Amino acid sequence: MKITFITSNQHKVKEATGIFHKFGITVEHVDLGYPEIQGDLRDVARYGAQHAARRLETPIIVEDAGLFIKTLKWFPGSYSSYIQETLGNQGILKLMSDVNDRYAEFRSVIGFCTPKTEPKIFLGTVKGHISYEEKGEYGFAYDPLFYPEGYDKTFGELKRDEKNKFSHRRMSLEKFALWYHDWFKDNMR
Ligand code: ITT
Repeated sequence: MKITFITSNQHKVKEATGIFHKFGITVEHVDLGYPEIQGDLRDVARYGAQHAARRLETPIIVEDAGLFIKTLKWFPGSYSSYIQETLGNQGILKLMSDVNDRYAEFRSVIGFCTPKTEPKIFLGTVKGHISYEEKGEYGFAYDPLFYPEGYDKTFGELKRDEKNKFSHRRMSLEKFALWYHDWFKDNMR
């Protein structure tokens, strides 16, 4: 079983490849680019998936993800990519220097679509909190800031296989993979 993953982010591809391996799905990566509309992660994933599937004329997935920090009114959320490039992790830590409530979530939405169908989405979340300093060399972007609930290591201190066991991306991709098995049997054989 194969699925085409449209993304410009190599880290996402590596994580998805590791997660899908257990489900017998291989990833074909295409860095196509697609319009990201204003809206929440679900709107972005739906619109992007439909656009890419029509354009490539094949079934595809896209992913929209982000870090949501409670005390910052769930910022940066849909703006995570832009804020990572501008403020960066040090900027986030500065915004939170006096804050005690450090609750945060990573959220991931997978959008699946075919050229002829409506998009379908799969949600994944992991709860945790924001550190007081960057920790760890693994992962990418906000990983060194995020302590998943129940762990005393940040995502930045976990190797890819560890993070893949329970990350937001694991949750959304696993839901997709389970559904895709049946869909593939019914539609692609
Ligand atoms: P594509 O849209 O091309 O897939 P992107 O990196 O722009 O790639 P998003 O629009 O989904 O992806 O942006 C999500 C941003 O949220 C991402 O760039 C990171 O800054 C952050 N992010 C998402 N998942 C993350 C993770 O597992 N670890 C650390 N940061 C993450």
